Amino acid sequence: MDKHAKIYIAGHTGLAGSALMRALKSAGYGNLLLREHSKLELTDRSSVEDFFQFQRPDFVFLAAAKVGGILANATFPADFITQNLAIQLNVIRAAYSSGVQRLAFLGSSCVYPKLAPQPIPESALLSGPLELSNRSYAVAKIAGIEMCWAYNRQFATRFLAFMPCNLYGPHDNYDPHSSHVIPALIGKMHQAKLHGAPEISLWGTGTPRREFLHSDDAAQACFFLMNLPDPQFDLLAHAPAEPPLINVGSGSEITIRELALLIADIVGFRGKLIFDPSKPDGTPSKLMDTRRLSTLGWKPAISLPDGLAATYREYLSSRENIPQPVASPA
Ligand code: GFB
Repeated sequence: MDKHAKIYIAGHTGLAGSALMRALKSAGYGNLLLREHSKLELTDRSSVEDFFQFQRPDFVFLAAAKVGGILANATFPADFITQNLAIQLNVIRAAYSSGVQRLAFLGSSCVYPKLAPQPIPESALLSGPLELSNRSYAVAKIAGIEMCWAYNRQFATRFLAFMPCNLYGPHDNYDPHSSHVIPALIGKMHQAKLHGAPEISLWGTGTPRREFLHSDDAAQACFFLMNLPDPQFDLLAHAPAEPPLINVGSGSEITIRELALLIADIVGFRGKLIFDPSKPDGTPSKLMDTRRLSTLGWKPAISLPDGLAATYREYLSSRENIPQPVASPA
């Protein structure tokens, strides 16, 4: 990507999109095209078409999506499938008709079957039944991958789908009902520490395993891939009989119980962890096979303990102006 290229980041205020924006800015890209949700409704076809026809971006990162943790996915499946399908349909179609050079579509490791072989290779896509709790979201993301592939085959576009593992970092959602596990645990443990609570309740059994990647690492991986020379990019985007798909992960996973202990240590929460098995566990394990990415020469730079400590510091500084309760005496 040329330093002066016009680059549209759809979803630049979210977890992945804001990390992409930081990565591009710090690499010296100054011609970024950004639109707040209130200024551009991506589920509206004509607004998106007008925007692309008028702005004509060279490159697109499609990081806008309706996202949420396991319970939000299970509770609002209609919202997840409808909004994600609409965003993808509008943006991918408009990217084609306005002549975008390359598009990066961000999905999720939940596109793979619930009981896929571990680590999960890209070839496991559509090889078995999905996890029920986030099936609607996963089917929408699979449709996005399929759209990238279909446009590449029919119109020789360069659209590539990136499947990140569970991301965390700045600008995450801390609402305990709809958040993913890391912001949920940071928020719960911080509040429990402030109030001197003796225990906190966690969802599920604590045994599921998850692969986590800091959003800045994920953004660096996407940036690296979007900058590949044409022949290498095309090996991914135009591989014969294979969807244009690449896993983006850290290469290791830990149990939710281990994660909770790590976060408790960082936050300084000394109470008990009570697991509530009436809440869903989700997929038992979803470690991705990242050899396709690592053989191209990319590897993550931020360890989980360092990334969590930085995320907790950002959480604290974002709350500096909010009045905090006083801890009750022990
Ligand atoms: O992060 P999370 O909501 O997403 O949950 P998934 C991961 C694991 O943490 C599950 C457990 O086993 C949860 O039961 N967990 C424990 C908690 N306590 C909590 C808590 O307080 N809040 C939350 N949220 N979880 C999502 C998908 O699945 O992952 C999405 O639903 C997407 O579609 C995303 O793919 C990356 O990893 O289970």
